[in-house]
Amino acid sequence: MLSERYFVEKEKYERLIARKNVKSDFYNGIYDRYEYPVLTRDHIPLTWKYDLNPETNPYFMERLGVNAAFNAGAIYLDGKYYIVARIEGNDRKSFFGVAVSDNGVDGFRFMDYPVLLEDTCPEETNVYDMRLTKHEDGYIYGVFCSESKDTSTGDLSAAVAAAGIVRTKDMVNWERLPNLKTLRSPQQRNVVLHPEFVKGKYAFYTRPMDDFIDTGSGGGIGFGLCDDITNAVIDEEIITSKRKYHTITEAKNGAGATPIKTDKGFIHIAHGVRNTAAGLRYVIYAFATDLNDPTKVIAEPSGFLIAPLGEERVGDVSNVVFTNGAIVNDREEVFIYYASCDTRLHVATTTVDKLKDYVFNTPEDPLRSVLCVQQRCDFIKKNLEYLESLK
Ligand code: M1P
Repeated sequence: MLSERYFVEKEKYERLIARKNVKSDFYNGIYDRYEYPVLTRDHIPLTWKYDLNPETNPYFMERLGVNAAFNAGAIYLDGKYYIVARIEGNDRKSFFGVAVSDNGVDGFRFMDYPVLLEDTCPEETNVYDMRLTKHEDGYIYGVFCSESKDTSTGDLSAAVAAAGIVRTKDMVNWERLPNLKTLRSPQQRNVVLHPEFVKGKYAFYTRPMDDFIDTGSGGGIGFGLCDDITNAVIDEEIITSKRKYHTITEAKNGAGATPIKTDKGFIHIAHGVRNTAAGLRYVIYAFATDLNDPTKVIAEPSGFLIAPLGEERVGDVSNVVFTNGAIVNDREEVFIYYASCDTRLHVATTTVDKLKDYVFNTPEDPLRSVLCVQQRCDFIKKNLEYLESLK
């Protein structure tokens, strides 16, 4: 017989999944924020955490706790919103779980089992941050960080990050392919597969790194081509979006969601990191690249698109917002899934039209205070003149 406590916890869980999400009163005209996160550790099914058999679990204890559910890849399939979340157990190991919703803003329910990856890399210790790409070759690809211990040093925390690749057609059965090899970069994180062939090849956005934590000489978001995704090797990587001094991308600049194709260009929703006395601060920003040449940045609005706000500012790794997934549905509505502080997942909604307006009509960062003030004064002057003209 099931424990009485099971019914109490089950009722709480079902109430959470059924809770309607509502737009918050946040306003910037670009996107809407929501009252509740779309995913938290409380969205993890009870069967993943509790042994339900009272004979082996008389106190109805959590046997395999879950600490957090956050950074999620996302895809729109057959009218449903799928996210592949990074789930972190109490044991610090991350893994992937697929959750599905009918409307993209609430009701996310995990499939019965997390994704059990083929154990093709015996040295791999941790996996996280899957980006989903519906590729024109017919597969849905998931590219994620595959982390292993760095055995070349005596440092217990030293690790090596590489890009793992899986593919599926149904979000249930996943085929693992060999990890991406980048011949000229020692480490990779935040790798994203472009949805189309470029010059007949698979195209990846990369984020070369010298070291597991520091990008070192890794200058920003890179781009490289490979012939065969079943044995993906990138020889030449070029940096297409650089880190810049005294901007939101000074310390790190990494690709986020799979680029969104619009009639004006591919819109990228990425993350930038800067250093502060309180540690690293992660924000989300956007830029656009040329439709025929994804290496060419054609628009880059100044500053961040999403920064941690209110309760979003606090969590396991505070002062972080991070995205690795966005959805465009068949009504051209955009759902940006962003996590706060490596703890929970939120959604921001907008439309393709608004996103285009934001990316192509927001002024660029002039990179120096005096020029920023000049930019703002010109802006205010136009507004005052406009107000005057209405009198
Ligand atoms: O803790 C913040 C983020 O740190 C890493 O991102 P990056 O490689 O850009 O530093 C990742 O571990 C990411 O999952 C995490 O959210």
